[in-house]
Amino acid sequence: MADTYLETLYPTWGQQFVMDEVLFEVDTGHQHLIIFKNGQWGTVMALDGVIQTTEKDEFIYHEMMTHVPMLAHGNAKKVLIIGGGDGGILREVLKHEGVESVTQVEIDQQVIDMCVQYLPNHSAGAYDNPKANIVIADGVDFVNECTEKFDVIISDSTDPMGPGEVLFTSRFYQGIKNCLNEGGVFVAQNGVSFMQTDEVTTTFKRLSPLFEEASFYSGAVPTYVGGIMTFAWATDDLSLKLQSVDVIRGRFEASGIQTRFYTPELHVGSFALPQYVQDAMA
Ligand code: AG3
Repeated sequence: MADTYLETLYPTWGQQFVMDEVLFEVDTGHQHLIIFKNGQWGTVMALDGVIQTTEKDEFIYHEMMTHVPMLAHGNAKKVLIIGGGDGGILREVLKHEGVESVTQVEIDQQVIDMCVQYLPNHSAGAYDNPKANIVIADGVDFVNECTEKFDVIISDSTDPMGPGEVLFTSRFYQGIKNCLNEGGVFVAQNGVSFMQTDEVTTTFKRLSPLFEEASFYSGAVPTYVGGIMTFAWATDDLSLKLQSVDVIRGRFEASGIQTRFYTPELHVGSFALPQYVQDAMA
């Protein structure tokens, strides 16, 4: 029988993949990294027992994490990405022509290197773009020490355990506040809300004292199993998430960006949250 990969994110339930071929496996010093081939999902990358990205469904996550804040802002010139070693967010951010520079702070060089090699369509050359500035560092230290300011900040982290844990702390969010421009917006992957409801509660509690608005929007990513993923949303500009479909559509069409999941209607609708998520934002 072929080897299988069992996701160990949850103690009593998890998805399983047939591994047609293991392309790479290593303990990077930060985390356990494995990249394998699967018949349904193409090339799959996992860290510390948790599926991070697959060739087949990565576009859903990367488009929603990028185009929702970028088009809600409408004029982002400087963008900061925390994590995102596979390069998918960087690829999508660079599709916005008004962007002058993108700084990406990733703790693990090996994730970048191995994804460039085995998942080349994720970064699609983005790491060679002269607008991209890649920093190998701890994201929490970076945001607390940096003197630059950014219009959009995207935290594409792992779950809050291992190297990703610090990216869900008040100290991190304080640093985000410190380097977010006026009128800027911060978004972050915040787990699958049915399975990780506590993350909604703690993130909301930690962001609320720092920003005029702390909220969430959602997207369903097939290989982040268990229902919708909620993305954290924090800004001092209350108008950003209230814009009409027409305004968002105007910006989207003007950008000339082609998407496979994102639409202006989904953008606006993604801020409508199920009652159980609203209840968790207590
Ligand atoms: N980072 C988010 C993975 C979250 C998976 N967690 C989960 N299923 N609860 C993915 C990196 C993609 N660039």
